[in-house]
Amino acid sequence: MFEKVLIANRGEIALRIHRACKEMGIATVAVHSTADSSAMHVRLADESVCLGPPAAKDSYLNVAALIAAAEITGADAIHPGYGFLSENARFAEIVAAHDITFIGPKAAHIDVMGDKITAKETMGKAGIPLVPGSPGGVDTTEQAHKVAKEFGFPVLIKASSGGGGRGMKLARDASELDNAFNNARSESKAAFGDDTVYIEKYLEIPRHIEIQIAADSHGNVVHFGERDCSLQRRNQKVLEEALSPVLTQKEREKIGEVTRAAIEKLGYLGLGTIEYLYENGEFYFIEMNTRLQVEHPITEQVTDFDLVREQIRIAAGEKLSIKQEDIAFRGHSIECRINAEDWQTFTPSPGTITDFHAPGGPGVRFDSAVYDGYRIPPYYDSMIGKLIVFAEDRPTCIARLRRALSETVLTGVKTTVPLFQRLIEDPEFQAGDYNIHWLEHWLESQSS
Ligand code: MV4
Repeated sequence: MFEKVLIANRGEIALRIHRACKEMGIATVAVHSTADSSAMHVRLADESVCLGPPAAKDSYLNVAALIAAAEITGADAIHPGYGFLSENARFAEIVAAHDITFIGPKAAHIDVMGDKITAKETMGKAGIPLVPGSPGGVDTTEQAHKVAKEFGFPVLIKASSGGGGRGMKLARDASELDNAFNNARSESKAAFGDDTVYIEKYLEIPRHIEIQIAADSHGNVVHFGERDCSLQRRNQKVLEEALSPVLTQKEREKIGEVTRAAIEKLGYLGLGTIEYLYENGEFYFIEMNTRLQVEHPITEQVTDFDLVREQIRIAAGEKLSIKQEDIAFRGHSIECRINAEDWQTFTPSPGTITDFHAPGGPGVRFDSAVYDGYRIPPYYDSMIGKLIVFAEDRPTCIARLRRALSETVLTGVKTTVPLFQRLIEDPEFQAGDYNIHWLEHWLESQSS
């Protein structure tokens, strides 16, 4: 096992990784920008290294400074967290070239999944169900029309270098296709320096359901069921639940096993999430995330299993500590992303937290790095905490969430707490009756 892990991240996820390390007897090194000198992740770590000025490119994305920090402190592994360098294959390679373990997948798999066309092709060959569409890139409008005719309108044009919805264009009929195609290409070129696009049949009102997997270096793979992440706004998840309110145990086991078997075939290593759109009882692969995800705690709650500890064990070459037949699901868990922003306009609201009290009590987990008097810097994303609630069933979980939100004190900045207080009273939310477009409509209905 590692003796010392450098945590190449900040905020709540740096704390989450630190906590797993300490429970495993591993020393931690925090890294930080000059804006984060008094941040909680720096205070709790055994050692800390300042990387540079506030801008992420000069600090948390500064590869040379990170490698130097690991070498100076004698860290034998680097955990990238999520965001920043977590899905940067070149970073994973550079870390390995310095005889430091990258706590994450092989660089080759990060590359394959980073390119959405090769991801789809690879997953299809491994037995994962795909969204119908072009088998590879589409280069001309003539080709685009041919593909659209084959699969039927509406179609979605997607950037191969994209992901997370960037560079996506919808064509409802043939008259919209040329424009959508050309716009997708030029936006993709501008955003990613690559104008490769592909085409899919547009699924009108799906849910976003993702499967958590873990794979060790001995060929063992398990799945931990699904998370329903349909409640999003502008490609940002807002609230996630495990398990999905709409899947039967039979469907869960089926898609879980199909996913698990495919990941085994790929020879993947580490934690991963396979994202699907789910419509009319069918699953359609869209993307794979090759990192620990923000919403991992709801899976931890319903499986009673520490995913971060497992991720570190796997990176150290150990075998999975659990077999598929020992992974059982209990109760229900919901995560609310608490952001420092206006909940109606989603305008960031950096500033000083003047009064803070975290919710607690039975079934309540608050993953956050904020404290009384903490100044939220304007340089990074606005998520300042995750409220994770667990209970024996979904109605009890919602009641507990209502109680936890009511005891949360977070003043001095605007937060998304009022959004969740209203959202959980909505009858359709309470019925679990929503899809990927539902939240945007609901938000519009709130402003009038
Ligand atoms: C789609 C889709 C409908 N049909 N693909 C958006 C983000 C990116 N990860 C994939 N996305 C979508 N791909 C087909 N063929 C609808 C979306 C989509 C979406 C997906 C998940 C969660 C929220 C979403 C909001 C708008 C569109």
